[in-house]
Amino acid sequence: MQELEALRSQAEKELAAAKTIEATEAWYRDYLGRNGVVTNFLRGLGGLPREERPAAGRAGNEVKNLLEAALHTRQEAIRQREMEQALAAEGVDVTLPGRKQNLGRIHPSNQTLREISQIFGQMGFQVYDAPEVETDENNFGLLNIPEGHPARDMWDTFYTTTPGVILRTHTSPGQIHAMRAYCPEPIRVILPGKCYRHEDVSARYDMMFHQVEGLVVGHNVTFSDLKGTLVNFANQMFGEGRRLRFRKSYFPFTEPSVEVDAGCVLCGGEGCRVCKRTGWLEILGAGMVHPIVLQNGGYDPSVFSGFAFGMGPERIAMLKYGIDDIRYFFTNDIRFLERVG
Ligand code: FA5
Repeated sequence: MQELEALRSQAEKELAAAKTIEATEAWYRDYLGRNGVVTNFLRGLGGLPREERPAAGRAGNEVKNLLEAALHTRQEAIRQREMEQALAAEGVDVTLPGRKQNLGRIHPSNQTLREISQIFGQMGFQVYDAPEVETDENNFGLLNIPEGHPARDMWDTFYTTTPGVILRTHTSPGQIHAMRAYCPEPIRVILPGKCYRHEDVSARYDMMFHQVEGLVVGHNVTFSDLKGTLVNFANQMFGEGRRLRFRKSYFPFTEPSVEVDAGCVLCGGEGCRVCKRTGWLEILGAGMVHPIVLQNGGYDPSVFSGFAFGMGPERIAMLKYGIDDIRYFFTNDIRFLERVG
């Protein structure tokens, strides 16, 4: 019993001297581990005379329990002290004012896309989502631009390594998706999204930009409906009185086709770098949906007619906010992103 008492007092002394959790773990191994002194003591009880064993066993277990409790208390104390030291070292002054959080804001392109969607929403258009990665067939073939057609040169295309799969050069392939989804019901949708072209990048042209396609299909849809819709859009987007110019043009998927320019706000019509000194900036292409395209969408062109347009929101934002270079949109300059809109 004396031996046990000495063991206990030695163990307690050593535990009190342990300054770290690692030191207490080493202590545990020495005394209570598989080959620890206390464990060996208990194991050796079998060698005692039978009558001494119960008392010695009780005393041994008592010491073991006491030491385990002491270890727990010691480790708690060490953890508490380490936390206090860490807090003191970090020197957190809770009375200091917090760091200002910079709130992000909606990107000018998205902001313009939202405005466009809102205006067309008021005219009864729904938003229809179409894929950015497209088939050659949807982007060209079904839009009446067969392989080898010179009109393919209007869009310098990014091809993927999968034959027949490309990045869409315009949102017009979405017309095919929408028609096939809605046919034979009438359609009034806009299709916003990103487009990709291998362009010579300049103040007006970027490699990635957004378009908003518009598509209306129904009975007796006329060019006047197209014109009225676009003029109404421009009045709401730019305010009444912004000059719009409809120029005859050519797209294989519309007949007749037009391009629409808005008076350049940057130079007030005087002519500048952005409007190529013409006083006008092209914002969209449009026209009456070609009968072949209607047919490819599932509609009978002798019963249905439709109009479509594809506008560039970055160009529209340039006009609206007086931005003189389209490249600002995607170069992530925070000064630009904070100022516009
Ligand atoms: C087209 O892409 C036709 N799909 C538009 C269309 C739709 C015609 C439906 C008829 C019916 P275009 O290549 O002109 O057409 O582009 C349309 C608009 O997208 C342009 O007026 C311009 O606002 C914008 N845009 C075109 N290329 C770029 C570019 N590289 N960077 C920024 N905006 C562009």
